[in-house]
Amino acid sequence: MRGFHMFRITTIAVLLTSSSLTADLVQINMDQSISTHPILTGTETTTWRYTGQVMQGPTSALTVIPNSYLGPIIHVNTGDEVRIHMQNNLAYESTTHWHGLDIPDAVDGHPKDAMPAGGSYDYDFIVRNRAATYWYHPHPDMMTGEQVYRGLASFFIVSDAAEQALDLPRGEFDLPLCIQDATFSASNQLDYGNQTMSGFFGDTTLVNGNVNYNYSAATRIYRLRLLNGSQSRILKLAFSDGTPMVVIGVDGGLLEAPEEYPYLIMGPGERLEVWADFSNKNVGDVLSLNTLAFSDNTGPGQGVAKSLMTFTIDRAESETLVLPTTLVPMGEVFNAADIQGQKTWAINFSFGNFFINGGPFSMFYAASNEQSPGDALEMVTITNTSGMLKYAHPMHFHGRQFQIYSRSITSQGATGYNTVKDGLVDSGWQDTFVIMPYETVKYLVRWSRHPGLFMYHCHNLPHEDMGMMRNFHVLDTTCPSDLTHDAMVDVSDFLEVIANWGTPFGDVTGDDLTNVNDVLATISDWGICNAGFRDIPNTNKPTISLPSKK
Ligand SMILES: [Cu+2]
Repeated sequence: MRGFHMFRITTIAVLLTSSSLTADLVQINMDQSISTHPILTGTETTTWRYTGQVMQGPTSALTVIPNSYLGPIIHVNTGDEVRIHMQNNLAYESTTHWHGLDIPDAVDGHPKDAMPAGGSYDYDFIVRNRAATYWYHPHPDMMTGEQVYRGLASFFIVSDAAEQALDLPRGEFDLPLCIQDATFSASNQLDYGNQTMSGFFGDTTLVNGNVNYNYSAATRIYRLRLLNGSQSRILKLAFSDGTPMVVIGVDGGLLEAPEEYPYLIMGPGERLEVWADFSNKNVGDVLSLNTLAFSDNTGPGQGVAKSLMTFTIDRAESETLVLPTTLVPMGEVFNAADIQGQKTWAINFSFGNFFINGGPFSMFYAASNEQSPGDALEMVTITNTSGMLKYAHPMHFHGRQFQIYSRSITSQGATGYNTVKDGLVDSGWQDTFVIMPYETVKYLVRWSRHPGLFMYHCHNLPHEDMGMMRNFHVLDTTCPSDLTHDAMVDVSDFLEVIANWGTPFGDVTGDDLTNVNDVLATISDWGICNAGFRDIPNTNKPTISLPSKK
């Protein structure tokens, strides 16, 4: 013990004199306002739009998508502190969700934190997530679909050292593409009226806010950061000329190695990164990126084949990049044998609505099976096997990226499942997945260390707005100093703190920073740490009031 004590003092002294401990601060002023944009020929379309300005940090933290009414792309690095002052100039309340980020509940965009019309909100958080294509969009109760539909959405791109060490397409060859659909009135205005139990399906495809979108490409390799920003449309993506769908990244970042698929299933809210190799194409070639038909009980309007956009190869350039054989390790790979608890939530249909876990959304309510200690490793089972009406749903869970453990389908759902199964990308870190009719999906998650209320919901936005959304209550972390998850606070945890100095990943004290306070907390917690995850005493249930369900 004495030896350890000396090591501690020496290490702290060294670290306190280091100059590389501060993370970058990126401060942005944004607003949500009404403007017009020339989407179609003739009358401009009224859109709702995020605009922003970098107040502190690199000006490259914001880039504008050319010819688009979508919001600016936010670019930050893991470990950065991001402060976004959001001004709501709409005539409605709003709140912004940073989809995929593991951040405190007060800045997650929960509808309880909505700012009124004319109000503002400060989103201040440390980026703990790894490099990936995240995105941001409004999340007010019962109005998320319409606010996204009218234009409030864009990318939130995180980079880190592991990603930067790879030889991936950069600059103009790193291409974010947001796929949406809309219906326009005779006067070129966005029409959100025609909804069914399946949701909303527009007759016009928009890519980065453009109709008939064509991208003029070189004979090069592109990193396509695909975002399905649709209201309800699940995509089954394929190139018209059979160019393979080589996936390098998913919701929560780069895969361990590239994976090739015949087509890609992508529900609303999901992101996929594709290594698109046009280096062997000819100048003059035109490829269409299509969504293919899929079938059987997925809901009217779902599964319709159409072309989404085109790539026109208009110039010859030489390419030197080659597809890496390995990308980025997962980090912690969860083992089902190690779980500390389980949750089972059923999708069902009653009283003309889709619900999950037995009832509609209620602002502050989390049921007893919707609570767990922060940092606990659990298995979640989602079933889509009961009830009269079974459609495909894109399920999204706030707060933490997770790992898909299994999928199983009953014989009644097999026909439809066979039309999508070869394009389900379940590898890597996920925050949103498609569950098919008659399917059960299990995933493994280590809950966030941020306590509070986090939503889980269907990302078919009309479904979400009708109440297919619930709260999950993350309780205070039982053993915050047990960073290595071995039920002991010992030298291994101390070394984790040291190894993660200046980042959010060795945080014990709950401030998302790893510094001397975390060393002191680890020392004071030294010894056996009985997590006691399996049974949560009643005293740990939320003390917040439970309003009547609407
Ligand atoms: Cu749904």
